[in-house]
Amino acid sequence: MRFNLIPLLALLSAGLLLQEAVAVETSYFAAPDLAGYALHRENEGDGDGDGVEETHIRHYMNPAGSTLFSMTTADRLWAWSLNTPGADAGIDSNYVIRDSNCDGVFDERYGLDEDFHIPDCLQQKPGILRPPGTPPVH
Ligand SMILES: [Ca+2]
Ligand SMILES: [Ca+2]
Repeated sequence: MRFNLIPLLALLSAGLLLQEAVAVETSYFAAPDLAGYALHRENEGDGDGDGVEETHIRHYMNPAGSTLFSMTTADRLWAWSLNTPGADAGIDSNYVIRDSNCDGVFDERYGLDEDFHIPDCLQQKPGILRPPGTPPVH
């Protein structure tokens, strides 16, 4: 699973959403059911490539070996990733879902080999000093 800033961000910023150009589905996706999963470990990650680890990642596992990751920035959970063992499982059990606009609805789904990145609404703007607790800059 790669976790990178991609040119899609620039396209979105320009108001040019070329859905055919990227392998992402847009719809409403439900957060995965955590029943049977246990928290395995937690770490910090860099979701926008600026070298600052702004994203808290929780790793969950179930007895069958499936893994779930949640990604949280500034107290907002913006992505889930599910990885199910078995090569033929398909995207319904191997995916990343992302809340692209911080409205609490997961509206994009990616395959595990696709690039995805922290939503614009949670980007930390470099060079701006913000006190703790300040809402993310839009
Ligand atoms: Ca970062
Ligand atoms: Ca959304």
